[in-house]
Amino acid sequence: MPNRGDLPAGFRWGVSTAAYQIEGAVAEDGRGPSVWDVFCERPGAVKGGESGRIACDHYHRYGEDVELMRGLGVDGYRFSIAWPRIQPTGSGPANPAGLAFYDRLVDALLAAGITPLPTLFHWDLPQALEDGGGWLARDTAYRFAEYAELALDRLGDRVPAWITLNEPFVHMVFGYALGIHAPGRALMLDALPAAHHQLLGHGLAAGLLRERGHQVLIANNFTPVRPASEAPADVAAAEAYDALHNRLFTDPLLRGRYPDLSAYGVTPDLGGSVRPGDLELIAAAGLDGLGVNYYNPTRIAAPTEPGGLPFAEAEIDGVPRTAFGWPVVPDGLRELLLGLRTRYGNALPPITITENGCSTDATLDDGFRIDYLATHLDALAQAHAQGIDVRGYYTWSLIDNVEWAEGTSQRFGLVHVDFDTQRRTPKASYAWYRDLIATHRARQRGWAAGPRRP
Ligand code: IFM
Repeated sequence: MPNRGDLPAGFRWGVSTAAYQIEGAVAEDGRGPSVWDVFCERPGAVKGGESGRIACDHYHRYGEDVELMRGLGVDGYRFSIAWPRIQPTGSGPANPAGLAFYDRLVDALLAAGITPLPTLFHWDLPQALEDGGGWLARDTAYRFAEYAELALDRLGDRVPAWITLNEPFVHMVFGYALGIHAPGRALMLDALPAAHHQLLGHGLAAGLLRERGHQVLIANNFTPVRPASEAPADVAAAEAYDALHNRLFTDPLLRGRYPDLSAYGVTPDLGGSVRPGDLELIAAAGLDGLGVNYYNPTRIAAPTEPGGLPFAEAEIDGVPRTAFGWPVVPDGLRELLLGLRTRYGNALPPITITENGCSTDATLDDGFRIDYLATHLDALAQAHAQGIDVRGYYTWSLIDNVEWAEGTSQRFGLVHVDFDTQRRTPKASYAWYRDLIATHRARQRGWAAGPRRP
């Protein structure tokens, strides 16, 4: 059975983070407020009343964090650019001090031999744009493309590849449908225009980035969906949920159309937001790679209560759980990648795992995380052996950080952060990941030298 030692030569190892979760310095150097700054002030919105105001203070300590990455030996670092640092009100000229921060970060990464992989939008929309409707407003898509161009103009000489959006599904559902993330709108299915406008923004930005010779990915959250039983109502609910979670943001990119969401009463124009030419633009922009964020599968049953959500989530029993309570099912990653290939065939671009990891309560001795990572990487190697073109793996996350509405209570880092002192301490998983990368590289050198003589 193939295992992580069999991942291909040239495979890229990395770590992931996001601006609001680590940077802090929310009012420094002209950064404008984001939807998350405002949302965190709502009583009860975030556990313990926490926020990203200081977070990991990465804005000031990025040098130390780059050194941690150098120590790991990663090839790449996936971080996100805070839109409100570049355009404090979401439009107009760039804020030079905001761009300068990412300039310094990119230079420090390159000096450490690490390729920067920025995500342009990881949920921290400038509040001024939210005041105008946020992603429910078509205009936000055009503003996003303008912002992307400002980032490209400044960093494009050193950044080869970009991720446009992070998990637009999660952002739409948690932020606009359920209101448990910023901007805290609870519109249920009326949130769907926020899906289309994010994709339109992706298409506009991807078009210009690729025109200028850059590579473009999008990072979607995927989950293999299993029906809770063979009962036709559960099977139908699972199929509908699969279309919503896994296909809403991938079908338009790879097939040029939205999936059928009529089971939810959704019209093909997503609540009137799709205009003629939009789907063509989104598909024509093209993708150089698909970013896959994988954490766990989902078990879906038919809804039990009339008038509530159009599906019910069922427990997955008999497997370990992370501190978050998420079921640990490594083979779900292989299943999901093979499923994507079956669904999209030759239209499926090369895959990069842009997030995978777990929260644990262990402070430094995080054997649970090592098992999680090892077994998921084995599943990835098995998917590769079954023909999936997988190019890299960026674990979530480099350091413990602000886990959105959970505050700092869920720790995903290879490096422990003491949020009182900002002291960083590598966990056991840090050493494990470092050794894995070094071993893989050593094997590659062996491969390059040709087969070993007996
Ligand atoms: O922390 C998040 C990240 O911002 C997006 N993907 C899932 C991670 C863990 O919940």
